[in-house]
Amino acid sequence: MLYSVRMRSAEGGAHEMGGRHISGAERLVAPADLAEITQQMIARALSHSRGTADFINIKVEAVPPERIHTVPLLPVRTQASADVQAGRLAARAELLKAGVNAAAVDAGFNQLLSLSDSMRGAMLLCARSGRRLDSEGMRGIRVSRMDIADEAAFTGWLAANGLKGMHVREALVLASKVVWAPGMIAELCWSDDPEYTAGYVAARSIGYVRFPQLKPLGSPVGGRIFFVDCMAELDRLADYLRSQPVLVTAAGEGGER
Ligand code: WAQ
Ligand code: MG
Repeated sequence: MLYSVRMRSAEGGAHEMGGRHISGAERLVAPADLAEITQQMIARALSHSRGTADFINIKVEAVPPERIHTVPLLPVRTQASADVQAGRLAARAELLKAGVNAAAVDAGFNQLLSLSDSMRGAMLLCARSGRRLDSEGMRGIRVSRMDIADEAAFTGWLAANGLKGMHVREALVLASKVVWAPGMIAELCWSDDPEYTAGYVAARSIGYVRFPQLKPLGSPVGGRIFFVDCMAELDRLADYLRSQPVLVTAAGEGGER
């Protein structure tokens, strides 16, 4: 049996009381690892570069094994650019390649760039018109119930591909789940951690394309946009993102392209 562990933390009170989002995390773990993982999550929320959480919510729920789906790890490519502006242009090109309309790409960037602070989750945008499709406001849609199937193999694969740190590890797992959502066209993301400037574009057709500079150093505003087929059933899509347990497999078969 695996357990879904979800953490969200905020400063200035709970999210629902107007607190500022500090960090979140989601894992699928064996019972023997629950104590260690929850302890790590609390430690992270209390020593985060976005601030010090005074509200931490951790939810632990058993996941019936027969409900778990598996998806392959996305192939990874890193595309360096001279500065943030060049990085954003390169990310734009990848989104167009993945089938997002130019107007929707612009709307996506505008949405992220006009945020005054980070959201807890992601926005759903129509990949054709750029219209926002969810009605979650600053809460957004939070993807959860996913993890890597074989942690040791993943760690080895990341090291062999020169990829370091928690950010890329977590983002790769999340993106590998997200691309298989029904109606998903592509994802755009950059971190909300002030010291982490990288982001990525992900889609089934292009894999996970990293851009080391998608925002200026020091900015605490990041976010995620999911560009989706406007005809998709939103309830089914949101349910997959939030609730479908997914293990990401076969780290050995991904690789730098
Ligand atoms: N579901 C939906 N949206 C989320 C989730 C989630 N589980 N977690 C974070 N977000 C949204 C939320 O709006 C955050 O403000 C924003 O994404 C950024 O989250 O080197 O670190 O966890 O290849 O700060 C990408 C590059 C790092 C990694 C992304 O995101 C690399 C990152 P963060
Ligand atoms: Mg963050």
